[in-house]
Amino acid sequence: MRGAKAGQQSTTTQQAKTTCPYCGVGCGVTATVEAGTLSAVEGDREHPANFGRLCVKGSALHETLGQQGRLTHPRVDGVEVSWDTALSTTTERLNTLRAEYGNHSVAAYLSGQLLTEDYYVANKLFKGFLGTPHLDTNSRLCMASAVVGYKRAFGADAVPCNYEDLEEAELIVLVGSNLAWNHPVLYQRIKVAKERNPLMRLVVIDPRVTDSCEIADLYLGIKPGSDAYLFNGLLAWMAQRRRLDTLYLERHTEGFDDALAAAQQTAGSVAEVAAACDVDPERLETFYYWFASQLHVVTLYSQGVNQSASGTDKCNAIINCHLAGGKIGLPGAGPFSITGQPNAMGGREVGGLANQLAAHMDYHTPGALDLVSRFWTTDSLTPILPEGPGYKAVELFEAIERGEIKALWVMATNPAISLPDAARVRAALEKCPLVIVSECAAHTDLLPYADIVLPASGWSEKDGTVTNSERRISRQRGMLPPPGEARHDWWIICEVAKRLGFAEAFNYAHPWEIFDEHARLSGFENGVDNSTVPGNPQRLFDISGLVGLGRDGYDALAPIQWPVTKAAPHGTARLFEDGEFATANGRAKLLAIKPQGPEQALSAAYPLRLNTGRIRDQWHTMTRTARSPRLMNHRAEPFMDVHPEDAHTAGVMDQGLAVLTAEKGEFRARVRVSNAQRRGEIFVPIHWTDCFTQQARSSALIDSITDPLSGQPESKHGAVALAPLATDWQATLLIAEGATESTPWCTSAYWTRIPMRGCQRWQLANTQSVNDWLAQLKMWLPGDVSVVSQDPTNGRLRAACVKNGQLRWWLMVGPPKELPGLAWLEARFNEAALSDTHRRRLLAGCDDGAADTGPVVCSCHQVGQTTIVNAIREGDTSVEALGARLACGTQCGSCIPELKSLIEEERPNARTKQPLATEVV
Ligand SMILES: Nc1nc2c(c(=O)[nH]1)N[C@H]1C(S)=C(S)[C@@H](COP(=O)(O)OP(=O)(O)OC[C@H]3O[C@@H](n4cnc5c(=O)[nH]c(N)nc54)[C@H](O)[C@@H]3O)O[C@H]1N2
Ligand SMILES: Nc1nc2c(c(=O)[nH]1)N[C@H]1C(S)=C(S)[C@@H](COP(=O)(O)OP(=O)(O)OC[C@H]3O[C@@H](n4cnc5c(=O)[nH]c(N)nc54)[C@H](O)[C@@H]3O)O[C@H]1N2
Ligand code: SF4
Ligand SMILES: [Mo]
Repeated sequence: MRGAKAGQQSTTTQQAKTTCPYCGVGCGVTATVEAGTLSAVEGDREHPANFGRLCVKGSALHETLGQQGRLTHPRVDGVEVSWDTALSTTTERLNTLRAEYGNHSVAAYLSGQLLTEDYYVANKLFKGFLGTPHLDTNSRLCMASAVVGYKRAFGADAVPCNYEDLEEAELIVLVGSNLAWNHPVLYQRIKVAKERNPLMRLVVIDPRVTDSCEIADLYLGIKPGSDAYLFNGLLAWMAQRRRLDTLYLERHTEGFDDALAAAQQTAGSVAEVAAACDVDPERLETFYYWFASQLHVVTLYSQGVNQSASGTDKCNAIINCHLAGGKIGLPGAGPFSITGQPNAMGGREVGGLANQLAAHMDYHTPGALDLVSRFWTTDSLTPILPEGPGYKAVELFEAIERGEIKALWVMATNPAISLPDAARVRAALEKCPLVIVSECAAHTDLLPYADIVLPASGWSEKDGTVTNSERRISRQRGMLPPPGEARHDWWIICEVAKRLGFAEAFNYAHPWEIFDEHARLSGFENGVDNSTVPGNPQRLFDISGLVGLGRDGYDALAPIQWPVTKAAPHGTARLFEDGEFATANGRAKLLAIKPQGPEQALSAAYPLRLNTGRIRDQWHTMTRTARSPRLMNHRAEPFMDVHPEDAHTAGVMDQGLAVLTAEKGEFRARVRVSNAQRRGEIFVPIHWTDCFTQQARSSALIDSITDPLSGQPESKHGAVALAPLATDWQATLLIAEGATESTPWCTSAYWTRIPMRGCQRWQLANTQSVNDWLAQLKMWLPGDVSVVSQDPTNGRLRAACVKNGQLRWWLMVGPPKELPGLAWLEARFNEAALSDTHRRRLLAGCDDGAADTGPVVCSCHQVGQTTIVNAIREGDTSVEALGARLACGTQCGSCIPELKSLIEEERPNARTKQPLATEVV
């Protein structure tokens, strides 16, 4: 089905198929557009990634759109300007810096959230025409180790598996992946497959007990950073037990002897490995036995493996075991790096990493420079292509710090948040003479550093392609016009390129033309017969079968897995089925791995291991997901998960506030005391920025230590100290949208802003006591207090302001656990005129006699914890029974683990038929 053309305003209802812009699962979405707004989304039943499913983030996509909070005008030095001025200023400043400091003084930092077409033209402009190798991407923080792991083993950055393999496997091993939260639709697919095939097993290897353990048959709670010991141990065990596929090793691989010798050296016995990994030896051996005795094994790995100073080695330790057992190139088998961003794969394909050139060719690929230069017709240009790789992300910012890089163009990523040692990154940005930022959101932590701000179109507006984790290229389709002056990223890049004097090479009228060129480059002098690359007969990344689609063919393009060639016109589901790899001699390579622990060292001052990662309902820096209030419900505040004994030692309480300190930064958040943590280890989310909270950026706690091969930062293994955040009071303030511009309470020791529908919630706490809250309120907020109740004996207060019949703000002083469920109050903020009855109930925050529903557990159906607990107590002691009664857990299924733990907790109280008391003042 074709998407409506951008700019088209219609009163009719239209449906268009597009792709979800969040995770690398790449789900197909059917969007409904009514009267110029995208009113609903549902899973595309025909899309092979999801067959109609969507997770909670995907199904809230339509709630994240709209002009509010969007960047709508270009700005130069803080002043709104026309596009013409913005583009010519960009061009002039780039030219001036290049003339003075050389081509290599100019750099770009891109993102796996750009579309392939955006990525392609940016790569072509910077490397091909500006002659600088310094173009890297946030995929460096994400997939770089997996890329190098694949290249070392297979000779190409090629994911061998596909999603069906997850359903066909007999054993699935999740290593450093919280799939249930971060790739929820795949987790749901595994869940269904497991129900169908009771012999299928799932093993989870993660220092934390995550929601992905819900259907696990075995959990190995390993010591952070010890994965390479575990997989070296597996290789040695397979050899010892004669569980190798010797025929496969002989015919299709090399390097086995060295790999085994290295494994045996570091992993003598199961007991030794178990000690190195701090797991139970029997459980470990059970895993070894399961892995070795099944052919159809998929090992699915992600950031717990990649984000390490030896992440590449960990990837190869995993791949070694698959090669040694011949568990690859078969249905239901293979080492599967699950990718994070929607188009991290597309970025890898166009050459968006600083060590790549283009179309899966590296600088050192024989003949590649000449080939690309001829294809881009840069061979006649001075400068020609750079001859060697550029700076990888962390190095790039170090070069900015040194003053070597003078101009940086950032697109669709936020290095002020996501790079390690964020304070240093910010200082470097401050120093950089020219920072250009292409962005959709009006407020981010990066924008204050930008000299030139370019408003970009976003999902539902943009047109192009993305590639998901299983090499499947899908269309994102533009259905709505961009707000204000926002423009497509590819257009912005090409307009700058034209002004720089490269009009001919960037003269595209539509993204299909860019895609066509990208497809042609992938097949240019590629293939066994016409290769110009000696010793490397074929580049695996080849989508020449998609050349010549034209606009209509491109618009109609159905999801397809690369390679797409004359020989494989319908795409390729699985790679290496014939045991032929993309190396010079066709053999896969096993590597000798020497396991290494984390480089960030624990010390007496920083004795706790810091783990950082994601939560179910937020996407990265929350510029999009925080626009949907229901996605804020799952975890409303920045938090830290702490083992009960560590909490005890540090003197911090569950739901209290605490501070983490590392050598270079600090993190303030609410404590969740949790048995899911190992002792001595803390988990914090990566999502909160200065736009949402006082001080809770995880990257501020992480050192900029990287894997020497991949350049990927060690984001999973920080070192921190934990202490309580002493506060005199805590408060919750709800304010109607637009009621006040100023936020004087942001001087508090702790504040967090939580967007809600029609209002904002602020959680506050401070060290300085407030003697007279009514006087304080006068200083903070416009409008007089309309209703108030105060208990001086315990410092509690509730107050609200109603103006012209509308609720303007509401305040409770006291710990947040005393809050009523906030849905009732949220509804009041959205009423044009409060009824007298509601006005009387304002301080209670609920209807007279009504039960409080509690914090939301099921985001899809907005079912609160108290409601669920009541139902369990009344005898609904299974997920199915709760679903039948309350609908919770019946849509995306991500809250099922939480439902299960509530059932476990409440089972002893079941059938007492005693409803929970509602806490009201
Ligand atoms: N909801 C949501 N989903 C997302 C994203 C999001 O922001 N929100 N982001 C997307 C992106 S870009 C990415 S890259 C993916 C990431 O997806 P994941 O890799 O699943 O995400 P993380 O939560 O970063 O880390 C995964 C797990 O690694 C574990 N871990 C930490 N250290 C170790 C270790 O030493 N060994 C092992 N075995 N495990 C360890 C952590 O405890 C954590 O549970 O998610 C994608 N999906
Ligand atoms: N400590 C720690 N740090 C980490 C990680 C971790 O696990 N721990 N994970 C790392 C990983 S895997 C990743 S992927 C990164 C993610 O980190 P980032 O990439 O920095 O985070 P995002 O919020 O996704 O940034 C994307 C920005 O682009 C904007 N945007 C969205 N769409 C478009 C578009 O089409 N065009 C333009 N021009 N802009 C757009 C968004 O509003 C947003 O501001 O974080 C990394 N950092
Ligand atoms: S699983 Fe990933 S791609 Fe699918 S709907 Fe959820 S966020 Fe989007
Ligand atoms: Mo990522």
